[in-house]
Amino acid sequence: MLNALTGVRGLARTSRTPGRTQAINFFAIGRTAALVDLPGYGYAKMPQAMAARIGHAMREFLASRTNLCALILLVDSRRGPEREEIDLAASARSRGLALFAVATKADKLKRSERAAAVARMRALDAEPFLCSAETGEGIEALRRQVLALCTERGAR
Ligand SMILES: Nc1nc2c(ncn2[C@@H]2O[C@H](COP(=O)(O)OP(=O)(O)OP(=O)(O)O)[C@@H](O)[C@H]2O)c(=O)[nH]1
Ligand SMILES: [Mg+2]
Repeated sequence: MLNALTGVRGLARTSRTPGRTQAINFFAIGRTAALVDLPGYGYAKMPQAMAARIGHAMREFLASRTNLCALILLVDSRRGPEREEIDLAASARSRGLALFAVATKADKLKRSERAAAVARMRALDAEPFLCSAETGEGIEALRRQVLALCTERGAR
């Protein structure tokens, strides 16, 4: 998603199995903004102590990073948000972060599954984006809104 959003192939590393992103990675966007790739959680297969350490670092980052202005929450569109993601969205919003609710891998959905996939995302209480890094669906709309937010915040 990061690669699709920035249009830079290979910027962020992807892997077949979840749990490979194990650090907080910053990607500068010009001089005044950065996209930050956080590790996933829950689905990742890793030793419990490592999962706990990563979970702590993420919560710390999301709760205390003072110049953070938005959270782009990626949820597999075939799965939809679960308790952990709904709680994460709520705590981000209560911190005043803008929230982008992104259903990923839309290319994996049958046409008949699309409406339900979008409806599931409404549990996050943010405008849902149905996206595919594979086909490019939804990427431009998301990029436009993220850049609009950067402009708005940067202009302050
Ligand atoms: N079909 C399809 N596959 C995708 C899409 N986006 C990502 N993938 C694939 O999903 C797999 C996991 O992608 P990653 O970006 O590494 O996922 P991640 O959530 O960052 O995983 P970790 O950080 O390792 O936990 C890779 O094989 C990607 O190629 C998409 O829009 N469509
Ligand atoms: Mg990753």
